[in-house]
Amino acid sequence: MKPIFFAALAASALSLAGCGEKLAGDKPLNVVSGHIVMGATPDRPAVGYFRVQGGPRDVQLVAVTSDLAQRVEMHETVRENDMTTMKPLLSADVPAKGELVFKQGGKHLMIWNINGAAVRAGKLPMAFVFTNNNNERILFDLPIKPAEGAAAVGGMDHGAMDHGAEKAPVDAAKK
Ligand SMILES: [Cu+2]
Repeated sequence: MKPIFFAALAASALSLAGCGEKLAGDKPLNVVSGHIVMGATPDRPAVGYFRVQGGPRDVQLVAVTSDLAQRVEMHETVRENDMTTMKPLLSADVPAKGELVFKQGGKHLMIWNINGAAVRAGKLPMAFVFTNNNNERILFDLPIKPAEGAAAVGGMDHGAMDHGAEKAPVDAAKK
């Protein structure tokens, strides 16, 4: 409608953010790392893990989507006594200056029918939708890894993985 007006708004928002960063050392809300593990067979969903760095304010992650997958759901693994079940997750909190971690045995993405071209390219472009700024969308390509054997899955330390972090340094504030 009025490109100049929006451009001016965007420019002032950028300079404000830059200023705030300098003064307070605040990091912006961002997706900083993650990866996808393909299902053991083509009819099984892939699983996705990632880490979100909290920004200056509390927000919620309300959806993760991809144009190159049939369906993406956020799930949470819940243990009750000795039973482990999964529940769909409608939203997940990203505390200010904290982090949100989707990892094995906890919150995770389940992804059905990833487009073959994305699989061959070894990465799935995804959009992470948050509650701030009228549903800010942060785009991030999650690297795709092949399915692993059952033994390997149990022994993997997903917390130590930094795949996909080439663009952004993994922050030092690890748990
Ligand atoms: Cu699940």
